[in-house]
Amino acid sequence: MLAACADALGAPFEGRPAAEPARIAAIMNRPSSPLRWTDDTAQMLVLAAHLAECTGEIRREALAAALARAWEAEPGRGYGMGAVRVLSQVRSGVPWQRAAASVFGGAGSWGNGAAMRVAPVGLVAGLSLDDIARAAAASAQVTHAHQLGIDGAVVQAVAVAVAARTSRLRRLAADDLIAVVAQYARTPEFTAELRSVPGLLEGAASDIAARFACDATALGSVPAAIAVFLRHPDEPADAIAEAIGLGGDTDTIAAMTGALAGARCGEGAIPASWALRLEQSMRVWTVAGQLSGLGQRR
Ligand code: F2R
Ligand code: MG
Ligand code: MG
Repeated sequence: MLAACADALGAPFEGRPAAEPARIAAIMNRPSSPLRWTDDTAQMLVLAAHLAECTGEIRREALAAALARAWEAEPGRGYGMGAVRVLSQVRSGVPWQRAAASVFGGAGSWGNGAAMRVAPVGLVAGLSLDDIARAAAASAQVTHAHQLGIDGAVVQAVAVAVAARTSRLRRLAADDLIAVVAQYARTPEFTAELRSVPGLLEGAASDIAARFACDATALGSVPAAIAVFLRHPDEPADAIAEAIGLGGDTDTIAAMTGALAGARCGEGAIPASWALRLEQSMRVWTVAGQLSGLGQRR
């Protein structure tokens, strides 16, 4: 839910240079005006519903088909161009393996689309971190064939799981979280970016914007979202405002930051006005409820 609100709050700033804090605060604190979410939440809802239906497992063919149906039903949610090319092929019957491998000159996507939707995997109760990393990779592969795109999803899912599983009564140990998630990245580039995060937690937020591309790539955005979350682990609204303030891929960095904050702080941390303003909020609550009910079913 926090991730969906953050996606919608960040969407008006996507692709632009860093906005003034007052402009971001004005949108966050507006008493009314609907919060319309984008492809980030659309895909997260598909993945959460898939996990609920498959009792916490990823069945790649079915997931690819469900993502493709959601794209076809609402193509105007601001999907990435690689995602459109993959999902349109899947919709017309091309196997996901071939579709995902066909884009960007055969390199596959290293975009952040698999990472932005992956949070529900990290919230499945009863899975080990190794299981979560495997499921996150499987969920990513249906659209993102490049290892950097897959690493983004694995790192974000494990970070969500760690955030959800550490006591809120204790200070979140940033170095420990980074050490754990870095073990799951398979590319040296991702490991290096994650290792730089602890050095960015005390300075200005602009240091994060200077260190990472903050763009639609997994490498340029996932470490930035984790850094912002670790700067404000117990203040979701501050974390989301700071994520939007980085500029660039604001909806997605905010959505990933919001997912981490929601995992740690719980759904009770959502400002009531955001929940009221969010479009299709009942649908989002229902899918979130199905996901948490999954823990009991497993
Ligand atoms: N697409 C957008 N925003 C564009 C504007 C939307 C506008 N507001 C509207 O309403 O139309 N946002 C969404 O896309 C990002 C997630 O991207 P995803 O799903 O990973 O897609 P894609 O296209 O595969 O990757 C994103 C970009 O990364 C670069 N890239 C990826 N792989 C590459 C490779 N192998 N070589 C070179 N570049 C690569 C490209 O620039 C891709 O376009 C989120 O921001 C979501 O909100
Ligand atoms: Mg988006
Ligand atoms: Mg985006």
